[in-house]
Amino acid sequence: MADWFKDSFRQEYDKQSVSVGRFNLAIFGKTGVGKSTLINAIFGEEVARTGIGQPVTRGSHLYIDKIGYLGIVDTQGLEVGKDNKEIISDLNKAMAQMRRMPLQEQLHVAWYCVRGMDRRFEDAEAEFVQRLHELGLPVIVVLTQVPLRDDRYHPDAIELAEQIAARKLPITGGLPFMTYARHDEFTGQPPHGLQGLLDATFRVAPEGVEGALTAAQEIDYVRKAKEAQKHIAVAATSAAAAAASPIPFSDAAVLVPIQLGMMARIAQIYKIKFDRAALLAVASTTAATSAGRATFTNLLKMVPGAGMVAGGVIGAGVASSFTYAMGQAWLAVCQRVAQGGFEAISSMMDNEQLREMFADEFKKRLRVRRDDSKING
Ligand SMILES: Nc1nc2c(ncn2[C@@H]2O[C@H](COP(=O)(O)OP(=O)(O)O)[C@@H](O)[C@H]2O)c(=O)[nH]1
Ligand SMILES: [Mg+2]
Repeated sequence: MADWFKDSFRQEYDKQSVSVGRFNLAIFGKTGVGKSTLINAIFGEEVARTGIGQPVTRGSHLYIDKIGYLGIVDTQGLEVGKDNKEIISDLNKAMAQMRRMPLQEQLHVAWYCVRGMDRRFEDAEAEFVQRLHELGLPVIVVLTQVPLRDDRYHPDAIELAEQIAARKLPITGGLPFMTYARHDEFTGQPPHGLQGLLDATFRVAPEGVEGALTAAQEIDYVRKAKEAQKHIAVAATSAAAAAASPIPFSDAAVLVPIQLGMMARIAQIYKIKFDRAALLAVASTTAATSAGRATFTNLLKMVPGAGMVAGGVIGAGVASSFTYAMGQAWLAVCQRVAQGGFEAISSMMDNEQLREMFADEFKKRLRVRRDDSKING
């Protein structure tokens, strides 16, 4: 891979990574209720493999584990119900300190987890939830490991949910969210309720961390696609602005950072790490023999009858159509990767398939745009 490409892509990738930021979730509940299982089900297995994190503030019993676009805060050595005072005091201190920092360093949402088949919700737990709310945290109460059959939750879980609702706590939706996080071999119980919990989390999270939450979660690919489309539109607009007064074909490189930034951002939405994303980007946008030429100019050559580039200059229309088509083609690649495609990106077959897929998508999208512009005059 050409050095210039890797360097420019790295630069854009890092910039985008800062801009995605981090979503920080505080998670509470007794040991064994299924907190880790729930986190893994929504945010991916990688989360489980990481260590125990670091104290949120010096001497605190609250630990934060930062894994990419996700921060998980939990307590260690303290138990909700027994040690409420200490936990709340630690949280209070931590949040006061965090408030002076950028949004991505603050706590955004709290999940309070109770096992659905536990028959009671103690006063101390209710009080703890109340305190979380008073600290300014949106609180979602989650019932874990709730059996579901024929569209009916287990009666014990329903009873517990009603018990909790009757306390009229300041919790999201006024009701606990029923979940089951991991398929059980023996009973055959499939997971459920995860999307509902995620949707609720999106509703109460600050607007500024939606992008990080979208990237961090691994169950809602519709949200990921929408987020990617948003960034494609932004890049297409930037490209049009950059070519507002037509630029010579030889200066097309001014569009490269815009396009690489867009590709980096989409890769991040799909949790594709830098090295892999760089390989994929090169493999899909360059001819096998000339790896490393400017992405944009190489793609120009793929367009049948490049008469669009009238008089050797690139205008706003072409710049934005190209960027748009590139974004769509790259999005298709990332979606395929997220579904487990192109595992061995170094193999010839994968490479060939990848290039073909990218080229097909690119041309398809480009045509659509040209037709659009005709229709709109
Ligand atoms: N099948 C199944 N097992 C679960 C579920 N949630 C938790 N468990 C199991 O319950 C045990 C405790 O879960 P864990 O996530 O470690 O609880 P934590 O202490 O709250 O983090 C583990 O053996 C999990 O595999 C679930 O939704 N389905
Ligand atoms: Mg755990």
